[in-house]
Amino acid sequence: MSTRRAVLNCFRRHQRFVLTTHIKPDGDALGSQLALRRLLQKMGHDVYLINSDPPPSNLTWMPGIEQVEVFNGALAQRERIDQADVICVLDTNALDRLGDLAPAVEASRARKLLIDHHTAPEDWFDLQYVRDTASSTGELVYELVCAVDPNLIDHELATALYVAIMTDTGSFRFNTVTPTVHRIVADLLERGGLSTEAIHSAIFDTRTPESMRLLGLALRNLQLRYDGKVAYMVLSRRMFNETGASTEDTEGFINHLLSIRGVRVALLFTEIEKGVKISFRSKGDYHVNEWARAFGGGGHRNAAGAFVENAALDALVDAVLAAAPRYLPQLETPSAGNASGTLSSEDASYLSALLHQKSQASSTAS
Ligand SMILES: [Mn+2]
Repeated sequence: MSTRRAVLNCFRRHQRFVLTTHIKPDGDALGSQLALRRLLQKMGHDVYLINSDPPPSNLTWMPGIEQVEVFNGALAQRERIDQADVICVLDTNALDRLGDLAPAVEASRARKLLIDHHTAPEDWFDLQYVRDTASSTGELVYELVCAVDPNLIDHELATALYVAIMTDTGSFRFNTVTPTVHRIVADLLERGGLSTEAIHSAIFDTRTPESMRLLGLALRNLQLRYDGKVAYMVLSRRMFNETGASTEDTEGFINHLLSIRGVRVALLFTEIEKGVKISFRSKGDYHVNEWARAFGGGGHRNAAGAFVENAALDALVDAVLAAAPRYLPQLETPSAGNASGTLSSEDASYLSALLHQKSQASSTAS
């Protein structure tokens, strides 16, 4: 039995569904969740949406989003999770990405279904519908919707899937965008009667003046390394204080680096209260997921992230940049001089101290 068939059987056989997604849900997370809800409701099921975090402000207009509850630990919420027949996890394959919901999901006797496009799924799912080459989780949900009945795609479902696919492909520019992705989108536009300009504007034309001022500061101090192939920016606490910007205001900053001529890899270091967030983006065969993994994170080949607790900003920036050629041998050029693949002993001991700390923290957390 194919996996798609198994998932369809699961949809048909069960009644009570809980749909959830990752912390800080993005367009693909919420779009997939809302689209799958629409499908399951049209199949006559009881569907409950719950996440650990609220939607970002630029997605609160999405049809049906008011149905998504934010987990607050209430008994009623726990009961619905516990009494579900199926818990479907969308757009993440790791328990710790479910945030505060993780213990309730783990404890529930419900069947656990994974629909996702990230690499290396964890092994606690009963059923998986995954493909790490898919552009988005939305693309996978579209396949499932069509396998049930493409005529179920209405305006609300089409909007949700369009948002999912459009946001996760950088508005159809990443190399995950195949002819099939465009055919899917064409089908969504047709069946849903969508107005693409209004959707783009609602999602992207939402910058605050504080965000633009922070971007200005960051761009003034952008740095290039490895023959101009790697660009990075640092957002320190001081810069946030100076501009009054918040971390939500940094959305999309990293793309400015990738728009510089010759840049193949972009890094954004964001200093937050408990540590430093590192975002990795790249083009083509410059794969950054293993590099991010070395710092306790992970993700896709061209888009990954890591979070390093209690890190000193400058030292971490140096350690991450020094580690680059280990994961990207293409960066090594004959003229690279001291940009060798080995870390300096100072950076290496800093890195190993951080990662040791990290693994201790995660082993005591479980
Ligand atoms: Mn996604």
